[in-house]
Amino acid sequence: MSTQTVISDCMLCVWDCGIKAHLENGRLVKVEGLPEHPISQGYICPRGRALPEYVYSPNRLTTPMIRDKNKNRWQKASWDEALDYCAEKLTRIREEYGARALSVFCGSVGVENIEVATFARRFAGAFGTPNLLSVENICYRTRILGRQITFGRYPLDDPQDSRCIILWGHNPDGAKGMLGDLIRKKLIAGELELIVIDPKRTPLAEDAYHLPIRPGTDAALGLAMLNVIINEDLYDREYIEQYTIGFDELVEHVQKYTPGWAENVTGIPEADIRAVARTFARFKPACIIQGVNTLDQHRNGFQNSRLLSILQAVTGNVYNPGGWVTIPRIPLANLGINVDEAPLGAGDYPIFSNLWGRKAAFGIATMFPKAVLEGEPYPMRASIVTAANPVVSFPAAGLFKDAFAGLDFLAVIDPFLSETAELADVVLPASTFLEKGGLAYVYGVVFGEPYAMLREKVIEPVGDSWPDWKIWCELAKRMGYGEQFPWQTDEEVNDALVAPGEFKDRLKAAAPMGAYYGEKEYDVQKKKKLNTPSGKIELYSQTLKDHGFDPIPEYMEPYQSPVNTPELFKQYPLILISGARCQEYTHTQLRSIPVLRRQNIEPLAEMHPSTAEQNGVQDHAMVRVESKSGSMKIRVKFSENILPGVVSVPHGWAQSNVNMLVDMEGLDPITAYPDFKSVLCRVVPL
Ligand SMILES: Nc1nc2c(c(=O)[nH]1)N[C@H]1C(S)=C(S)[C@@H](COP(=O)(O)OP(=O)(O)OC[C@H]3O[C@@H](n4cnc5c(=O)[nH]c(N)nc54)[C@H](O)[C@@H]3O)O[C@H]1N2
Ligand SMILES: Nc1nc2c(c(=O)[nH]1)N[C@H]1C(S)=C(S)[C@@H](COP(=O)(O)OP(=O)(O)OC[C@H]3O[C@@H](n4cnc5c(=O)[nH]c(N)nc54)[C@H](O)[C@@H]3O)O[C@H]1N2
Ligand code: SF4
Ligand SMILES: [Mo]
Repeated sequence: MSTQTVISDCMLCVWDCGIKAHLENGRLVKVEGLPEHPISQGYICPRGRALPEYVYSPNRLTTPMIRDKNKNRWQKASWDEALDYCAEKLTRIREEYGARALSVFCGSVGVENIEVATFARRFAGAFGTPNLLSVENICYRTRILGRQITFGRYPLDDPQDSRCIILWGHNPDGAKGMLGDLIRKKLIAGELELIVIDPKRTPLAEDAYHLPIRPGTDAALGLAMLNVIINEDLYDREYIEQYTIGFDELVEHVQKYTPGWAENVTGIPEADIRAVARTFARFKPACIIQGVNTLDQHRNGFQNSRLLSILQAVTGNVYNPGGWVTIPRIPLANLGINVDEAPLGAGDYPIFSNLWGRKAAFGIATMFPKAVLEGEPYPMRASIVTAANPVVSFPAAGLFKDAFAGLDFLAVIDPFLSETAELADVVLPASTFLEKGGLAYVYGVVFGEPYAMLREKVIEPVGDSWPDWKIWCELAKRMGYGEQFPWQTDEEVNDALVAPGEFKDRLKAAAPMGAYYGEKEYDVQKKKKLNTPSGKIELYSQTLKDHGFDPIPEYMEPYQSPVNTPELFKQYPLILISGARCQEYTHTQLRSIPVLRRQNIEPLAEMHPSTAEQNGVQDHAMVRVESKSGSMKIRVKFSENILPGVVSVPHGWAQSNVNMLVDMEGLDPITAYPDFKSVLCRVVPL
């Protein structure tokens, strides 16, 4: 028997942990963490350990398939047949409706895997459609924009040196295990003041100052904290005078947001708000780590993110070790092909789409159903979905399902037959990341570390699956733009992705380990004009004002809430938060992997026992959760750790899809993000 160990990394989620993959006779048998990896340092989660079961899952798509729509039956096809079929359909749609009638839809895996994202984007450009739609219209981009508009660039959390950390709507034990480990180390060493702002008592909240907040009211808390920091002179006067604009306006602005007022809005006692504001301002360096998306996925999401930027700025916690810092951009080659026309929704959401001339590479995905179902603002007739499962993961799931089902042509590129793939005309089996070499980099999302890796291929493609790049290249050939897609091997693709230069050489020399592509940037505000219109940190944003938005964040009630929609609240007296992460699954994926499923058998709706009793619900009973938009069945789990009146339902379960309850009526006016985190609901025992 031949054995072999390959050093590579895991791309089952965004953190890109280093792995040691053990093979026997070319077959992957075991995966361990990689202690030498400078960021993950040997960390690995249950999903990483389950990689052998994942890649060899009997549910893998092993050959292209074409669906006979009349009989609703899948037929196996050769790659030639499947790709010819796609090319013919796409050509016809372009002739009939124009190129923009095609959307290329890229999910979370796609955004995080640079190869998948780049090729999807390049194909859309070659085809001539501006409509690259992405999960970034519901995740992450809001916080990037909220920080960019304040600092000119996007600074990241730099928690290693922090004396105070606020986990604001973030549970690292579910979503970012490595960060949980770091925080525990710091707590044990007595080096850290930890504050957790979360309607749930998360595991780390046990060792923290915990503020159980009414969902969606984070801006009220943030504004009241500013009120305390300003009125008690706890701000960094010198930093503010030298590097920011708009402080006088801010002082006036926050006067109405007293801690007493915020107590009524958030449910957090005034004394706790004061205590936390003081701790945050006094223990420097301090760093707010916001949920990767918790605060974004609200009607007020953009302003929530901006408010956190202002809190960091007034306490002088930007560009210092332990605060927020920027890192240089990784020197990637630009393989995008520009399309002159703006994508869907660009005109309606100009800050999202074109902030200071920085054009977003993608359109407003939440406008997709309307374009398909109503032809507004123009007909959308075809889609290629890659590395996404929007039928389950997007809000208003029923609408998204109708939209995908209503297209003239849908192709899905995926290693598995996802719920979105089930609606397709053609499915194209993608190899997983272990079956191809590739470039892995995390734009500092873990600890602000500018690190990248040329990942080794671990095993040969399973069945007749192809790597994503090859699928796009072969389809492009058949569409007549093969010249723009000349690559033949993983190595050629990697070579094309990284711009030539010193870093590229270093990256190659460092393989199979990775290399740093730069250093964290400290004291930038002292050294140069920032990239904002004023050249300073903008506590007051004229850009926002010019677009008709609040130049300093105001508090806005959630779209559905006891205060904003009291009539609705009478019928739906509970607040639903959705999507809490767990270590066994990434979004809608991995439910069919037995070793993971055994650890997390079914979705559970968490409720406080007192709330459950008021609603006549027993522990472990099946219930129907209903909102004004839809309903779903799920089992209840009592938890003393969740705020009474709140129900927490995980996302990603196709049979109990919480996104049936989430609608798109109250989108964030700046970014078009939906509200996943405060929906009024009721629970009916079955
Ligand atoms: N294991 C695993 N890890 C993942 C993922 C995965 O699918 N699986 N997905 C990755 C991705 S793409 C993302 S975007 C991130 C998401 O990462 P996070 O945003 O950190 O994830 P969540 O678990 O949704 O939310 C964290 C906490 O926010 C709280 N919360 C909910 N609503 C509110 C609110 O209104 N205010 C406040 N203050 N708190 C609230 C919840 O109770 C929960 O404890 O996770 C990433 N990591
Ligand atoms: N209610 C609610 N809904 C949510 C959230 C929430 O908190 N609450 N969170 C939202 C967030 S933050 C996000 S990021 C989205 C995620 O939404 P999606 O990105 O749509 O979700 P995934 O389940 O990760 O879908 C990824 C698909 O890619 C496939 N795939 C895996 N590897 C590859 C590959 O190498 N190539 C290709 N072509 N395909 C591959 C997988 O099999 C899977 O079908 O969900 C969102 N939905
Ligand atoms: S956290 Fe888990 S799934 Fe994500 S990259 Fe690390 S090992 Fe893979
Ligand atoms: Mo996300």
